[in-house]
Amino acid sequence: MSRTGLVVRAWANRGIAQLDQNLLVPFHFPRRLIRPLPGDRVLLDGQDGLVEVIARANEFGRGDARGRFRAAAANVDRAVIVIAPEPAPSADLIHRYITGAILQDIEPLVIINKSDLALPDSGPFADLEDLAGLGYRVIQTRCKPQPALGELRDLLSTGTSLLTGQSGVGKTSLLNALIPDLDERTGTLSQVTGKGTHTTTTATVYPLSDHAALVDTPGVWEYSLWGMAPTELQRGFPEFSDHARQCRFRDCRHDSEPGCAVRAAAEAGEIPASRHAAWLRLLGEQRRFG
Ligand SMILES: Nc1nc2c(ncn2[C@@H]2O[C@H](COP(=O)(O)OP(=O)(O)O)[C@@H](O)[C@H]2O)c(=O)[nH]1
Ligand SMILES: [Mg+2]
Ligand SMILES: [Zn+2]
Repeated sequence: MSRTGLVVRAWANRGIAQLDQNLLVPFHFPRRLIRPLPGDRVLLDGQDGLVEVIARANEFGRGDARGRFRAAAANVDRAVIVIAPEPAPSADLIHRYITGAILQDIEPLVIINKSDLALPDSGPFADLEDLAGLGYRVIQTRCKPQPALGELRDLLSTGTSLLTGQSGVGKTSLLNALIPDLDERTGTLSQVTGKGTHTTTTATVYPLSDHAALVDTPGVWEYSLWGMAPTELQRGFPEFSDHARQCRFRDCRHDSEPGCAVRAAAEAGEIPASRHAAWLRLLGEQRRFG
């Protein structure tokens, strides 16, 4: 008799699935199946062998050093991009995340954690207003001295939300504030996972209810995109599309081409100049992946 489960962790050729009643079971998977990701729904046989990975709605991942896409989690509804005044994000980290999430059909939102610290009004923080103007949620939170999560808890009460961001911005602290029995859960998980596995390199899914889950991802220093055609990259800048149709050249790169309506819109303030600048940086970076 086969059973369905939610993959909460996966590494090498092994995974852990949560079945009903919070039961965690380890499973192995044969090479002929696609590798399950945290967040996948799976069918397991009576011996907890993997039978099938149910078709995923999407994947969240990043580019590696050679520009290849590396999936980290499946079936993600929203990407919670966590930043903080300390450690401060690099210039275009937030734009990369926003664009990456959109390209993967995932709704992005930005959390500025450590709201107890002064927020610099320069660098990447100056662009947050632009993002809010485009309709992306930007929420301030803090975990210290006492947690203040604002509307975050409500926002995460449906669907699967993945927390991502640089090491040290407070992702684990936010998880602790959101999941009161987090320590107990990670303890049980590491017992089922067993020793000698590198769990710090894989994402972990924490079901919150029948309709909500949180995904914790390992800390990173940068978020890289992967190699893709300029037309595909532009899908990650939906605010360009109405203008791009007016560009003189159909394959306009919105750089220095004559008759570029996107550049004109950025200069006129109709689209944020910070988004146009981010586009040019990300487009230029694509050459590395060629
Ligand atoms: N001042 C301040 N420090 C925080 C806050 N949230 C987390 N921290 C601290 O930031 C450091 C990194 O937090 P952690 O949750 O491990 O970050 P992670 O690497 O993103 O998981 C720890 O020393 C936390 O105590 C906050 O809201 N304010
Ligand atoms: Mg952490
Ligand atoms: Zn153009």
